[in-house]
Amino acid sequence: MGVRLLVAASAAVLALAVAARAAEPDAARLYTENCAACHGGDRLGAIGPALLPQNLGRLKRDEAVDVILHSRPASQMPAFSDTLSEADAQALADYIFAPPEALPDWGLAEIAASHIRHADLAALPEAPVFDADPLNLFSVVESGDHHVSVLDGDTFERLARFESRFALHGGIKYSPDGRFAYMASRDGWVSMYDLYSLQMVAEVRAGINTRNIAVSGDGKWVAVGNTLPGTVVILDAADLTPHRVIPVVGDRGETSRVSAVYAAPPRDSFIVALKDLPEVWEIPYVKPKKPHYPGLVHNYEPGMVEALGVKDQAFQARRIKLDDYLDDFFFSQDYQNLMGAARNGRNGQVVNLIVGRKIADIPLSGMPHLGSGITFDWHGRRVMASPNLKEAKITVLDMETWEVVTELETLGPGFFMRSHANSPHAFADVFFGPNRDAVHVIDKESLEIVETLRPRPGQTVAHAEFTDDGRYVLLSVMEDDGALLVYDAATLELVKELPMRRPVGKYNVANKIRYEEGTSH
Ligand code: DHE
Repeated sequence: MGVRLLVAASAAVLALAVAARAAEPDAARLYTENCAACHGGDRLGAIGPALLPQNLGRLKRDEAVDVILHSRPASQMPAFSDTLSEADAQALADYIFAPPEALPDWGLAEIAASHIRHADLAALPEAPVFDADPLNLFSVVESGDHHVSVLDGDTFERLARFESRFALHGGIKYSPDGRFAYMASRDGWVSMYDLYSLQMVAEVRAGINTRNIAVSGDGKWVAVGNTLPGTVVILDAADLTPHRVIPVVGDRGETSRVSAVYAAPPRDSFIVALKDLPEVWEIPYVKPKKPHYPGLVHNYEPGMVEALGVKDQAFQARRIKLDDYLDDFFFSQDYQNLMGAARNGRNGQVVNLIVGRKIADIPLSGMPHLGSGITFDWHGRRVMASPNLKEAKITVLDMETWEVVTELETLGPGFFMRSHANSPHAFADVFFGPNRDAVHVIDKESLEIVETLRPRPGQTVAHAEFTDDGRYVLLSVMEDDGALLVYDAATLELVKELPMRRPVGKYNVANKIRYEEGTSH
């Protein structure tokens, strides 16, 4: 009798479990029915962004359910609360945060297939279609509704506003003559925009998840650093035709994500920071010349150089091996040394690109955001100043001795710092914490904070950039109903406000192409 009861009870439990499982939402089906049209059947993105764990780094998992049910401001995505239950939305959130069974290939063929030519290059006008100084333009990324505004840097009038790919990130880069703007989205799209005729020229999807891009000093190549797949993709800068895919692979075949790629024009090379290998890669974009690489031990296989022929010797990576990972770094003005923050968070390292190894440790804590650093002359010494992502301070380093000259206490950790050779001031935001509405103004002579601007109390203000002559400085009020604020950089008087949708970075053409010491390159 007891045994029969037990069997009956087990059967009931089993039936309940089966019923419960049957009632569980089928996430794959829900995805196909509700999401695939905009985000792609393969989750690689279409008119909406890619929905893979790597592409969702900026969306918290518990926020995803709310976004699915109620959408979010300034998004074209509809709210699904009328058709999906909370359990459905939770199942979808779990689905998109789980890696797919197989990741699609994203090699030369797939990249080439995504290439779009929007305009006929031969038909582009020879001169700008506007009267403004083409070298004093700004491109401003408005992340609130994924647009870019092109501003006249003398009048601060908008010349154009165009829709960008979803979630641009990293700096907008320019061709050496300042005519073309290149920009990358986190989803791997690279876009090329003609600032003379104010139109999009070409686009290509160079990766599934991308960190940033760099334009070669000779203007012929665009390098794209990807985290998914771990590759550096070389595009022809004339129209973004893909030229080469360089897999980032270590000695044992392990792959690595790219943290960032930068151009080193005096060395005719791209320098690549890696997330998962304790190495820095140097990728020459012309056939390496001896003076750039004395004592070079590079990674050509024996006989490979001969086999490739002279023409293809460019783009062969030189691997500089280090004893710690180097995610974020800053170049010396001559591009012979790079200073990086080691991942241990306690010290930094100086890597000399000529000898190809670490030459000094620097006492850096606080996670300096070296990519945002600036340089200037200070009492006969060349120093660099960098905000810190983890500590409320700005670190000033001597670039010859690598000693810390001073640390300025700030109202919180910061993200971006900017100056200009013609300005006595440097501007540093306080990006994190309760004082994110503050921007410090630093006197470059006394290395003291002489003013703290709080233009919109309670609203995040960040990322300064100067006009080409260093006279005015532009700041972003990074809110959806935000603004671009223009200040006189000497008197600190507010001279203009332009409403914008969550403006983030802004990039002055002349400052970028002349490698102005107070801006990012
Ligand atoms: Fe960025 C540049 C890395 C989060 C806005 N950011 C860069 C660069 C790197 C980097 C390596 C240099 C690229 C270049 O010069 O082309 N950023 C990272 C991160 O690792 C981090 C902390 C995490 C991540 O999400 O990837 C990060 N970045 C952000 C943001 O949250 C910001 C504020 C808003 C956003 O839109 O994503 C942001 N990053 C920027 C901007 C630049 C940038 C505006 C260009 C700065 C410049 O003046 O050149």
